[in-house]
Amino acid sequence: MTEKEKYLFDLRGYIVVEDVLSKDELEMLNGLIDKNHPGVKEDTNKRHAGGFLSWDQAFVDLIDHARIMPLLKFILGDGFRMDHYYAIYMEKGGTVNGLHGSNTPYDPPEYYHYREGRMYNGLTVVAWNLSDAGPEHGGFCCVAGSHKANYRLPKEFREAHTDAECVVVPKAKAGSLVIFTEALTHGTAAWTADHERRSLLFKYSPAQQSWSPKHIQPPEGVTLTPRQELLFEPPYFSSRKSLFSDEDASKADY
Ligand SMILES: O=C(O)CCC(=O)C(=O)O
Repeated sequence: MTEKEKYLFDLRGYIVVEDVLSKDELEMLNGLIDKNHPGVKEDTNKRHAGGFLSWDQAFVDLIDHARIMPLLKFILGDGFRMDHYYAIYMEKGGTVNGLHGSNTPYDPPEYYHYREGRMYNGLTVVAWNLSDAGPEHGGFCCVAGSHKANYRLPKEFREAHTDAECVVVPKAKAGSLVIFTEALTHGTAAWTADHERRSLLFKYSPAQQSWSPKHIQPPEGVTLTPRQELLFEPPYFSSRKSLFSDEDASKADY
């Protein structure tokens, strides 16, 4: 994780990582969605749709993509696990999702702490943007820095949503990632673009915790690498295997 990424993640509770997917990779992933999920266009409202890991190996390979692993190691510590995942598809007119998540009131699985020279995060999201999102289109929105807020979000701001002075809709071009801690107050801005919103959200937890009573199962019909298998381990802390080879570990921050 670069100095700039560390600074911005600590400061704002999210970072945008540009140009992770090439044009060809975007075309391939979007083509697979067109083929496997043709019903999207019939409903303008956002959809939380799971199951896509079984569609193709290309989706599975996103879960431990080389660009995200050092970032997640810094944010969550080694041994983090895949907690759950879903896609959000939105057509023009797709409605908002209210602001949720915060440092105050405190929510035990969704936290941001800093102790003894490093950050500790609860549930953390890597959102892959397969189409352009941002202030002129809609999509992810948040109150930057609210993962450290000591006061509750005022009702007026919750109600004003993206009209509130503290809410931002970060620019996130197709091929970019938005990585955020769920301790950040965040939600969904109305989708106003002519093109469809396509975001794949992968949610990771630290080794010892699970957001849901149901632990995610490995997808069927695709092959997992040993490291991907480790990501589907249930929550526990003691004796957890490293997700990083010795070579990776020497390059990483922790
Ligand atoms: O990307 C979005 O639209 C918001 C996602 C969200 O609300 C969440 O991950 O809890």
